[in-house]
Amino acid sequence: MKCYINGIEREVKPKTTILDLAREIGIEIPTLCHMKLDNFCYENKPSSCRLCMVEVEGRKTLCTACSEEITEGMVIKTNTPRAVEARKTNLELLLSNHPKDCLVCPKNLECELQELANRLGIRMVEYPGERMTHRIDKSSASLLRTPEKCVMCRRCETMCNEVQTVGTLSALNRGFDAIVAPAFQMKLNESSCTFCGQCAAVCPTGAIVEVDETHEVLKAIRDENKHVVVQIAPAIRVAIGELFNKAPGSITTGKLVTALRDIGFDTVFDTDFSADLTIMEEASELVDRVVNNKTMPILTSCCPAWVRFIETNFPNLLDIPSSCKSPQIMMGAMVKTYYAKQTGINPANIVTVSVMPCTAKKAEARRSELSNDGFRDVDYVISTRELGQMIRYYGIDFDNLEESEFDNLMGESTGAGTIFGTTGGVIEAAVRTAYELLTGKELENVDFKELRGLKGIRSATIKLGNRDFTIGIAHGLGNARKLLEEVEEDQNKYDAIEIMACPGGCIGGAGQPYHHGNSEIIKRRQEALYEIDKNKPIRKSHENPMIQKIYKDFLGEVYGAKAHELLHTTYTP
Ligand code: HC1
Ligand code: SF4
Repeated sequence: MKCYINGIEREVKPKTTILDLAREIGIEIPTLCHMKLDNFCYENKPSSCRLCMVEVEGRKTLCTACSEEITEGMVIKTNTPRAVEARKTNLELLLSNHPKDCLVCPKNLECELQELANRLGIRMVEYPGERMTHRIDKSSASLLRTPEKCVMCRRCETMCNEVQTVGTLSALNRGFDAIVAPAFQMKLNESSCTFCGQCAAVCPTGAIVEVDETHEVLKAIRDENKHVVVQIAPAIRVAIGELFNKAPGSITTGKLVTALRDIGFDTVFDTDFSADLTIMEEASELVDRVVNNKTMPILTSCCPAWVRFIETNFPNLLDIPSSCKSPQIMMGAMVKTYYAKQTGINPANIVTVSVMPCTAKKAEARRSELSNDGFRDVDYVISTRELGQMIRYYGIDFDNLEESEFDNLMGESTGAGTIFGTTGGVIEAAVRTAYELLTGKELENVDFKELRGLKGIRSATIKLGNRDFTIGIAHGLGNARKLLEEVEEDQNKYDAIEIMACPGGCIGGAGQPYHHGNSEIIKRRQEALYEIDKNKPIRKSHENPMIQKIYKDFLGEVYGAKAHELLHTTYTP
């Protein structure tokens, strides 16, 4: 159908909104509540912020561009004085009910409200008077909720309910009492929240952010009696560059290691190594279940938000996840036992820090069962963004850093460990090892391309020797729910399932640089992980010489008693 926007004639398809058309042809209309998640094919447009007001000829009132669908012959004007002034007034009203602590807000310089205030030239906040007051929720180890910073855009609610299907957050009350919160305003750690952090990833302001642990980490580094060991997750190396003006998917592993040493960490290990260790145990568990006709399917268990999701939503299925601890926790356990023994350092003086793309990893580290001899496997978890902040705090010129290698004992990894960071990667890594364990033959082509991609739910049947093996993969908890409902209906449908709570897997984790639902960014990060894998000299976890050494020198038999004691866990409904 034909329409006119700012005097330009355009043809549009039915259901096109004014905002869709404006963005397509490069006309800028400010938005705040609107959110388009191409990776989940989801759009949030409650029209609550009223910042996208435009004028349509023949109408007395202004309309919201995000929700108004174009009709035949419509004449739209996006920049009339009336529309522009209405946007500014609406923004001033929002700001009048917002704390003005931008300088110390965790979202400072990344806040969409702040950016809009600047863009619309607001230099003074009008409308003094009453403001909403709500208590801060500090109950969670992962996420900090400051409801006074909420602009009621409902993005978090859409993410939690429609995309993740967890249903923790909803809008309550009216007027100044209006709040988006768990039911009955219960605290986050008492609710069904999985701590996936995807609400924080889409929050335009500082109303939900990750809990900052950088101060504790810096304190440990400054303490001369502490030996601080850091590990970095697979997904960090392909995303942190974005914080330093590099293109998404830039691979910065060597610079990262140097930056961590410059900050003062005593030892820098690679979570990719412990991902290889996870595969040793998980692939052996898979083979044990197949050979001994035990419970199938097996579910990967390294994503902590996913673990919490199955614990609260599908307690009847808790016998199917693998009992393996996640790679971050396995690394922590190995540092406080194996590394402590090899170096002669008292584990009481070792502080283990993880750099993770994920907010749920912070809560995972505090799970009481993830400790040995009274020592927590992992002491502190910082996000990719928090590490970026630390790098800036130390004035490190990231772009010009020399590259360096991980420390020896647990720094070498295979391509299999690297691809853990993307959806489909954990199960592909497991299959590379399980194939050889089950068939006793060498796997020549390690690229299982049928397991790759960014489709929300995927399945593929692959041959493991003479056995057909059906694999299900889901990323995003809404997709995980669908897959688990299939399992509830027919437990024989799949042999193995990989689930990651975040879009694209850990590369889209809530601790990563904000990607604003842009699937292109997720795609670039994913491609970079496969690129690292392709270029690794060793691409199967069981061929990692440091992994072989750890079993020989310390753990003994793969999937044996000591491995069970240190590397396996239990789940709680
Ligand atoms: Fe992940 Fe994992 S891949 S969970 O996505 O199994 O966070 O990157 O570190 O533990 O290895 C996250 C990433 C990460 C673990 C590994
Ligand atoms: Fe919902 Fe995840 Fe946010 Fe918890 S962390 S409220 S589960 S979106």
